[in-house]
Amino acid sequence: MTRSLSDRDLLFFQDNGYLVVPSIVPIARIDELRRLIFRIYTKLVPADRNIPQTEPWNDPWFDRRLLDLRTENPRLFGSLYDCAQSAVAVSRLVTEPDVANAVAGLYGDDPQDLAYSGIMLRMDAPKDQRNVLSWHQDRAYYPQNLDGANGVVVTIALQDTSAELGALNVCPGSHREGLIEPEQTSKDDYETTEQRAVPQPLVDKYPHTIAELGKGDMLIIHMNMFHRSGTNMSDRFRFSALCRYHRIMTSDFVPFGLLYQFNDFMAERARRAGAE
Ligand SMILES: O=C(O)CCC(=O)C(=O)O
Repeated sequence: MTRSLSDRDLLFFQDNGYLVVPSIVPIARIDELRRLIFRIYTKLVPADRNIPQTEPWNDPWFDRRLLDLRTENPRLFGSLYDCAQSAVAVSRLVTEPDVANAVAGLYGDDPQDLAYSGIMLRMDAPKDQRNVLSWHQDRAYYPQNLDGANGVVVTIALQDTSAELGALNVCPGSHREGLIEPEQTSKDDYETTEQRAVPQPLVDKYPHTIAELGKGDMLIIHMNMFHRSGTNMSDRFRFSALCRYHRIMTSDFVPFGLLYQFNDFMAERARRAGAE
């Protein structure tokens, strides 16, 4: 049986523009994905295949190895990221029946009437500044519904996610501002995240809350709500899986296609492996 949101949840979301739904994804499903990330890592770094840890994907040792790889071989680290993004396991996790049902429930829709985009696995490194998103609205990136009230972004925690680990910051009530003209900064390189920031004076009108999550919890955010990445002050990576949901049956829905971007580094590696 799928779970549904309570009237209290719906009211909270309408008032605040966000909602935490606890334990929406089975822990076993998350562990499978974390294990897959480790398996992709050992495909790229075979020397680490036979290490003694029983669950290396949960071990601080793996965080240190990831951090070393990110510093010493950013292209290979980026390739690990790209490979993991493409995994069916990520899409499955963020489109689990309970997840889609909860989102559809916000609108009284059938889950079949939802489109999705922007499925992402995030691996946020300790102390990283390159990929943190400053205060923004997802509607500024995702125009699939012209009215931001007809879409949400969901993020699912792949481990307990405290403020120290970089849990997202949200501005309750800011979804009522509608779409704001963002202050855009260009993306300097492949590894840096493009910013479409909400001007600070608007952000300062609202209180800030840190949305700490338990492993398997979901945070749902209205497309117009101001939110930002937290700063990961810990020495562990923050793993999360995200998806945007859009209402298909509303008159403001804009269908869309995807442009694929291929990883040159891995393409060259694959060509060389074929030639050997
Ligand atoms: O997880 C994060 O740090 C930020 C994600 C986010 O805000 C988004 O993708 O809209």
